[in-house]
Amino acid sequence: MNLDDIRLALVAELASASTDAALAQVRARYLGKDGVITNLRKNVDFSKLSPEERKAFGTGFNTLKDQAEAELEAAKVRIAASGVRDAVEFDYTLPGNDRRMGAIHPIVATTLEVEDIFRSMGFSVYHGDEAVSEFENFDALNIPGDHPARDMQDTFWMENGMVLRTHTSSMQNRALRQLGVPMRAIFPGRCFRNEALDITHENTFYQLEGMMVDKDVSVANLIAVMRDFLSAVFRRDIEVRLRPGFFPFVEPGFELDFKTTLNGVRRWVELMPCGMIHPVVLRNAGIDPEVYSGFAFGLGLTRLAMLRHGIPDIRLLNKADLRFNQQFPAAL
Ligand code: FA5
Repeated sequence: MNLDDIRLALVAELASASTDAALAQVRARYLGKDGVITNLRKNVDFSKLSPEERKAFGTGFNTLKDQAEAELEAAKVRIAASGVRDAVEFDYTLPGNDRRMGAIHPIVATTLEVEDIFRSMGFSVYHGDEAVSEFENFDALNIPGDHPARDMQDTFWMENGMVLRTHTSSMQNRALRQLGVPMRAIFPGRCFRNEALDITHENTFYQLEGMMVDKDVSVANLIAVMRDFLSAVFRRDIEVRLRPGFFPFVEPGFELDFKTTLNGVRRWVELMPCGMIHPVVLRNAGIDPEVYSGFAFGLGLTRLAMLRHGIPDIRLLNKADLRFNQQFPAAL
């Protein structure tokens, strides 16, 4: 066997070696104590070779040994890579037995449930835009440019004059125009305020706006819908109360509280502002307030999700930390 044949034989054997153990055997067969390459040297009687022949043998032998080492190293890398590939390859035909399931985020789960409850009461669900006109966010809601109510919300203004909506009330005008009256609808979605952050305030949070407009809608309808809604969310009878509250787009305006047990104490918890839609808001949408009336409310969806799941800090919700999300498998 000449040196080239030995190299080719080694390469052929390496090609069919697919494990580290097989590789070790090939190495032993060629470079081990009694290996094919090692023996080449043992079997040569150097005393019979001329200095030129000795030199030529030495060069050929060393080259072969180097080539053999290089081939063995390349095979080692190939086998290691195929091991990694085998480990990450996904067999779509295997049954799903990995229990590390994702979970629906508590805000999404709360939103879906709230949507279902309102649908069962005859409300339709719409999702508006997050970037809206100044008119939709403020003017249409009886909040003109110089009105002090604009200072109530620190607003993210865009260069083109639009705003990131500070509340889902920005949907009121569009909904009244596009859906017409009578109407019953909710608009859940993300809102943005340039807030100082703390455990109850985020710069990005969810609200759910609701509106019901028809002939003869009164505060009694508002209370009834809110009580039924909250009883369905909390799966028990819920007591609600209204306190006066000021928002330029409702008259009268209220803060709605509900009674619950927090930290072992029974108490009223402020949940959502609401009120009877201001005549100016109806008129701004081309609806005659002498004929139609309605109520609107702005539920803090994020706050509701926190209450339902006992989440102590609002900032946990936006962190995209799987260790947090995985604590809500029941939300699936
Ligand atoms: C409003 O945004 C009014 N648009 C609500 C309304 C609608 C009144 C219809 C009357 C009729 P307010 O700023 O209070 O109101 O916000 C409503 C709810 O959104 C709050 O009760 C709170 O739960 C939630 N909220 C407000 N700011 C934040 C914030 N920075 N982080 C998390 N939740 C917030």
